[in-house]
Amino acid sequence: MQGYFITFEGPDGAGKTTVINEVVKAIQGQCKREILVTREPGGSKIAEKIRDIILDPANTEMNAKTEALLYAASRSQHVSEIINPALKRGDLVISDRFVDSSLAYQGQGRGLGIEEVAQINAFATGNLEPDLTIFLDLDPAQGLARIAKARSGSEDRLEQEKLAFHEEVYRGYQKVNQAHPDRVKVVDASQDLPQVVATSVKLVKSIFPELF
Ligand code: Z5A
Repeated sequence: MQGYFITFEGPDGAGKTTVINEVVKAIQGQCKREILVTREPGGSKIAEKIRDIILDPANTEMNAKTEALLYAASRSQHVSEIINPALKRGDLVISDRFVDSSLAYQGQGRGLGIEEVAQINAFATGNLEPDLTIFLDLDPAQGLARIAKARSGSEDRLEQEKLAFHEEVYRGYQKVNQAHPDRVKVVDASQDLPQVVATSVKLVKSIFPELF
């Protein structure tokens, strides 16, 4: 029995973690499959260790290629150890970020090239692609303001990047979204949280009616 793989993407502070938690609360009990929620970077013991290295604000000398390869390495472990086995069991897997984050942040934001970063990730994941990606669409400045409000002074290495970097990342996401219109569905994340959650739940139910 093959499972279902849904990813949430978006700029920092778009609300991915909050929305995923609320979506799961809303569909749990109705969904016919086990639901596995996971996140990137991280999601498994080794992948979480790599996450700590990547996000450590002290690692200012990390170059862009090292960063991209560490994300891909962490993802490879996450896919082989957590995501693929869950999909094989038939679960609904929901991941907070996946390959599109690398395409937008490292491919576009760091200037490594979306195609180049896609290639290392195809190797890392064995070409695994989500069945559905919900892109929480928010102006990067608004997202950074939400984060600053929520945890002022404890931003990680990437959150500390200047607004110009996050605007570049946003442009990367727009390119990825345009290249995959069937997979990526865009939700306006500037709306109130209950509206964002309701729209996301509606999308999941309409795209995978057999799950309910
Ligand atoms: N990264 C990368 O570069 N390449 C990759 O391949 C991957 C990741 C996988 C991960 O850090 C960093 O790694 C991230 C991208 C990069 N970095 N940066 N910069 P993370 O996992 O710690 O961070 P994140 O994924 O970006 O999550 P986040 O910044 O915490 O944002 P979020 O999950 O989208 O938002 P949230 O925590 O759910 O909500 C933020 C605040 O907004 C919170 O106070 C909420 O209560 C509030 N919120 C949420 N929704 C709403 C609405 N609708 N209205 C008002 N307020 C809201």
